[in-house]
Amino acid sequence: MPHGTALPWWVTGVAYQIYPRSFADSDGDGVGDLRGLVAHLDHVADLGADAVWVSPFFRSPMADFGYDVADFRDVDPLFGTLADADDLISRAHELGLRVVFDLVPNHTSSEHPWFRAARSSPRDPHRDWYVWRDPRPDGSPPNNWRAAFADEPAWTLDPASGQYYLHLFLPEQPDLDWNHPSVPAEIAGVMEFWMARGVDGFRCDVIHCIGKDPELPDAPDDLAGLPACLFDHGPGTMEQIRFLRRVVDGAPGERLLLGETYVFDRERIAGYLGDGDGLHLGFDIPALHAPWDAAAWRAEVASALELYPPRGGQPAWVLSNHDVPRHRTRYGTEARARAAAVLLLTVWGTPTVYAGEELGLEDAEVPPDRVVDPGGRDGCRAPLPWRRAAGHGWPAEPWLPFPPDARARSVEAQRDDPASMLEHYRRLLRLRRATPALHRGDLRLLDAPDGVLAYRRTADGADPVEVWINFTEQEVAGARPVGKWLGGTRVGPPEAGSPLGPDEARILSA
Ligand code: TEU
Repeated sequence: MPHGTALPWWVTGVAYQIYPRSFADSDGDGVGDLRGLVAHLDHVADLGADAVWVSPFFRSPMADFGYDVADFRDVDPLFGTLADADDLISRAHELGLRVVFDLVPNHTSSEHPWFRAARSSPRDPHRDWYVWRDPRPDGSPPNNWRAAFADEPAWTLDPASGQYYLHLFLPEQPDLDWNHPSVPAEIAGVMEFWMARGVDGFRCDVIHCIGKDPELPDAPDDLAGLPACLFDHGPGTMEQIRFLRRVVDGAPGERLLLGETYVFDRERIAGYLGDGDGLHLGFDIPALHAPWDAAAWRAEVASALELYPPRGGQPAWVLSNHDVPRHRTRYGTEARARAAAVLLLTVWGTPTVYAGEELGLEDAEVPPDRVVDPGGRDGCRAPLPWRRAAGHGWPAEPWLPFPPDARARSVEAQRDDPASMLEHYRRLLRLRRATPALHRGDLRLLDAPDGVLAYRRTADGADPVEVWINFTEQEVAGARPVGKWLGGTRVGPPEAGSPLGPDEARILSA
């Protein structure tokens, strides 16, 4: 990018994901809420993030903890009121944070008035807002698609009409039919409703699932065993994404369209960015599932550089979210999580940080009698520990157990301790913001010894920066990066010319 060009916030910035049930509780019911969230937004601003993405808090029976929406335009009483959502938007803006809400366009709750009407009669005008099909001649479901979370068909028979309805997730989450013109129109109305209240954009849930082929063909053999939510369903997806993009472009300001592009094919994710007319950002799912291994990450970054189109959007990198075990848990050690933070926050693209990773949280161990999620994702949804003392700042026993070492991992214990994970994240975010090569530069991979990933970032009119990451637990004698030390996993600079230490990452002005 030419020097002096003002880039949109989502190109240069860092987004912070809040799962509202687990962030902060203001009313003592054990479940986080919007007032609790607002009261702790200063934590996000202090960290140095540019935006918050808030997982759903809309009216919901909570079969999927809010990803089953019964009213897109209202706040569930568990989380607060519409006035609280307005407060969230205005308080975030006061703190200089953009606000991204979670839009769930692929399905609704089975308790949504649209679905209640649709189920009431095959002749109801809402019937075709959802996907209904007759059984096959033998009575079995219309195609071979599998649902998420349970190894069951993605179809439930409605005894009253004798037809099946489609649900890629729970039976309580019927899929909308985007081929019916009222569906895109209604969802656009929902987006306009929130944008008029000040929302800066949307994280669109399973956006790759919305453009279904009306023929609903069987999944091919190589995909047939997988949940059908993990693959694209047809030619309509890109057209629908372009439609959503026009909706956000129609509002004043810089509004973001971020897609949860949950497919394992990066070329397809890149395709959703279009030619500047698709998603601004797509989550890079392949890298989320890459092991902690230098060669593996080198391949991921190389393929990202090759596949994401220069004039489209860019990847949103994610190491942790509310759906997968935290990377601190997956990678196995705190030292790796520290090095991973350097990678996440210095690689080309837009980093997203999942609340709690800046504390180095591990997944909670959830005893069988406290398991609540049908998808087995409770561990990464454990509540955030704010304070050292028992209760950790939660006024009542939270809905899930705390993660391990909650006292030592609390915000209170880590704040102002230069060696803590929290201060490590703060330093990295500060450095990223202050360093043009890191927030807007191009990336070129460098030759590096086995076990080490190295890259150089350059931006017009700015000093180049090199990043060296040791993925191994041994010192690498052959990796002696030179240049002025800007930061990394150490609290202070290493000896000049010293080799990369175990699990060490270094950022240098070179
Ligand atoms: O997730 C989509 C998705 O594909 C995940 O379900 C993922 O495959 C799975 O969780 C891995 O265990 C989105 C939301 O992020 C998730 O929380 C919802 O449950 C889902 O959509 C349905 O809305």
